[in-house]
Amino acid sequence: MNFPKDFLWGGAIAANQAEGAYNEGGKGLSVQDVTRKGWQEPPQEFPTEDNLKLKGIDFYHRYKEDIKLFAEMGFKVFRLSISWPRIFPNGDESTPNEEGLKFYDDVFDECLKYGIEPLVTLSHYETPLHLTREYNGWKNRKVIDFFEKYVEVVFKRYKNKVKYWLTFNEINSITHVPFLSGGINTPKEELTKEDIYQAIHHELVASSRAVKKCHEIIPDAQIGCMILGVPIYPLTPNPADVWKSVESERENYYFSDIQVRGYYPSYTKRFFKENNINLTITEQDKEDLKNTVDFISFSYYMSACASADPTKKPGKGNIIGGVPNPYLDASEWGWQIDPLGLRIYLNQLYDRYQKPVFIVENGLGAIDELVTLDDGTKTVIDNYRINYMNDHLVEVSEAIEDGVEVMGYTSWGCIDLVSFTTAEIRKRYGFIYVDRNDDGSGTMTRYKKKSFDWYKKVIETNGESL
Ligand code: BGP
Repeated sequence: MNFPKDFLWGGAIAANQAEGAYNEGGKGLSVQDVTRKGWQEPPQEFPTEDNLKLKGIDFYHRYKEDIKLFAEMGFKVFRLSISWPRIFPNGDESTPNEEGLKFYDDVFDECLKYGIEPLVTLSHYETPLHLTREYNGWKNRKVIDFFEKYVEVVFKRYKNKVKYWLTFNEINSITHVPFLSGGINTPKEELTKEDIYQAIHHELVASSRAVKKCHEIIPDAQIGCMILGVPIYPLTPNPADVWKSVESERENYYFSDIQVRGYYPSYTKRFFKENNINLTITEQDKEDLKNTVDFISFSYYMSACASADPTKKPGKGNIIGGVPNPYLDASEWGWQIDPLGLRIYLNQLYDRYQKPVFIVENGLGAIDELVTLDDGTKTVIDNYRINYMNDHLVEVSEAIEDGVEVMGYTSWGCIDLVSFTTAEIRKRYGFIYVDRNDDGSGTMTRYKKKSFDWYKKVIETNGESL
């Protein structure tokens, strides 16, 4: 294997899926606190106890124990998000919440104690609910200023502790989940394409301003964009299918093209014209967008196919998907498993941008069974997860051999947490099992799965054991 010596091995979580303590430490509500069933249900008026995210896996109180376990696996990096409403409970205040700032100080200190670099997502589906209700989220230009203020506060506060940053998690998901991703309160059916793309524009400007601020305040930091990565194949060699795949890919490249190149790509002209989209883009916005990211990060779980045949229906899958690929198997949730797709996507991104890439999410959501071994230890024999990750990491190594500059790999949900799309906990990704069930029961005790030792070995040998 050929992983560079400084390859950043690690794992990833997000505040809203792990921390819990939704109303402690002065935290305000976020969009997640009123989405009990994940993205398929309209938001509730108030949080209700049956929303598993409110307690998460109690990372807020157990982060020391969890980070210690990550250190035992040898993590070089730990990806987590700062919950925006822990810092600005409503999002539009003038002064931040000191208790929230202090919490992340402690978490970062705990990481650094073990030589683990924090990789911090500034916004991981955690828009303060107040910004949604009062301003209609990212549809409103004012939210750019609130975000800028928030990021300035956290860059200044953590400048000596955090050197790797990401702006918006899966920024391209907003067209599919405008409430969770864009904090937009208007029901999806009532939104025009123009509304959505104006909100996207605001996020892109906010992202570029965050890049600028980060470079000013922490000159030795690197900041990246984060894309929900789904390579799209034509379903057949029919040129009409191939063209459909080009169009589908552009729906996602739109975001990275702007964040990496600093301007709207030429294909948007026709797209805007044909969809009656007239965006308000100021001269200052154009200047701001020129602050481009240092690297491209993405999540990767599956690939999908595009077809020009309208009778071919999308399969089950992640929030961005496509027509199922007859050559691939799928997870229990219908996400098609495609390790080679990861190599393809890494190559595509690098060919397009020639910028370092970072895989910040990948893994298998599966139902695990906790078993008791003869010696009394409880564990999960998750060979399926080991196989999934092994196959994907082998393809990462191939991509490195292909010449792609890969910075690192953080597996998703390195400790079990609440699922984003389904809001369940039985869809587990971790190397560490958390005793918590969908009915809310469980002791929250942590148990090492078989994959814990497997990943430890991978890191220890810098990928040689794959
Ligand atoms: C991505 C999100 C994560 C995460 C992951 C897995 O879309 O960035 O927050 O949860 O997908 O999805 P799920 O939890 O629905 O299995």
